Amino acid sequence: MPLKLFCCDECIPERQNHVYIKEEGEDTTQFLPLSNIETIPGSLSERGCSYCGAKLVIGGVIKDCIQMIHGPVGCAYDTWHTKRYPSDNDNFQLKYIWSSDTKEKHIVFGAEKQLKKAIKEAFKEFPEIKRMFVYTTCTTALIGDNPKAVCREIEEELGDVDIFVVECPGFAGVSQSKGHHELNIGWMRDKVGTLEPEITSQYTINVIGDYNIQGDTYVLQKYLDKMGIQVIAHFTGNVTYDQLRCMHRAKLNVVNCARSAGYIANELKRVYDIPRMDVDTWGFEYIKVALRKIGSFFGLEDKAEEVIAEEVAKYEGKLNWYKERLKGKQICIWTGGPRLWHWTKALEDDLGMEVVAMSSKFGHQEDFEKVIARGRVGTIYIDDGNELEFFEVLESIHADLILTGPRVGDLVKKLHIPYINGHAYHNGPYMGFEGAVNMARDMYNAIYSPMWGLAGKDPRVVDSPMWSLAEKDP
Ligand code: D6N
Repeated sequence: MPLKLFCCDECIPERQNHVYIKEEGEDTTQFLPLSNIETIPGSLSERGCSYCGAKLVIGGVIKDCIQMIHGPVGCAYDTWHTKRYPSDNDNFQLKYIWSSDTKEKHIVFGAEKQLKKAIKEAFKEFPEIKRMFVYTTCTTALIGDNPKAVCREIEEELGDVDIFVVECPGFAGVSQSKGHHELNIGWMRDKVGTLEPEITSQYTINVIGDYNIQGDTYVLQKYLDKMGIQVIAHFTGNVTYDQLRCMHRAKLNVVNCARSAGYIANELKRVYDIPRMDVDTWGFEYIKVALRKIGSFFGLEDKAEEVIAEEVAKYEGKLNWYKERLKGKQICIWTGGPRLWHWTKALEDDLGMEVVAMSSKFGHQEDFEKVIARGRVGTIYIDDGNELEFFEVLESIHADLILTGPRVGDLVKKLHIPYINGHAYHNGPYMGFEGAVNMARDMYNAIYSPMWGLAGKDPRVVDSPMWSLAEKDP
């Protein structure tokens, strides 16, 4: 039976349709777990809200604009400083957060005046900044504020500012995935094509779905520079607001994260006829394929081979050192969605590891098709997993390491299982050749840390009910 009901889910049997174990000879035309639908009441979801998908994942990465969150201050605070996406302008986007700080009285009497005041105040405090994103949240969407009208008024009044409004309150969809979608479509509709870039190369691309997590964008940019390719815009790693307005001038869209940004690539194809090329930029072997694909599109095969040869010479030896020590180690990947299919085969082929369980917070059907096609027989595939299910998985398999976020990561640490931050990384970047080595190094350090032996000797831990689980993996 490929669909599985965990014991902890006996009171919410609908969860069975979200958990799949691949059997010999099966493919995704026979079985797929349900995904991208509402969380079942009673299941303690790990998902984020739709507003978070727009702000934390995509908009907040842009390096030169004010991020004004129109809502209670908590919506701003909770999407601040939980993700590491640096920039080369001294990390302006990481340092500050702005909010219209709506309170009960604004809910009763309307919060538009409050928003206007907050926007003007923010521009005054940062006179060098002329660009802004404004996000609605559940409260300000429910009371029917019209932030677009407010922003048009301010644009007219100030004359030299440009504001983009994202209307994607938390309740807009079933997960953060809706926020990705809204921002993609909104940006395409309102801003792409409103500015012309300076063209410096006959080979121009947009890199779509890379958010400069701990420097990923810098790695990709380095390879593309060496190949003589001009990146019009990275959507949205280390990018400026105005660069993103110029996306219509690229000759090719190179898509890494198809889940969060495939939509804008499709729109650029539909409206401007720019072809879309999907690549994997994580993984030592995958990045070779990615560079070769980009090279062959422009007739730059030789340049791609030069970059690959140079990087392989630098990093292959290091990767092999870790491979020796990591092969056969069993791991779980419990992240958002796409990293499951980007990473599973890369870790197995590059490092000889075995991925034994995967959980996606908000992947869609196409993500499960990809991950199950690339994943192993016997591996557990979960949509929208909950904490109790995670514990049950850990009783049924052996895991040497879990790639997940700090929330679940801190739970598994209590079971004496190491985790690596699969969202924001431990010590990235993780993309490209050097990234594959960094990731291997972090996994090696986590698995072989002497801390685990010492923690096992703590008598307070022995008394803990968790100890029965931890004992299985000394
Ligand atoms: Fe893509 S789906 S945007 S790759 Fe996305 Fe990306 Fe994945 C995700 S940087 Fe994952 Fe998230 Fe991030 S869950 S924030 S690691 V976290 N929406």
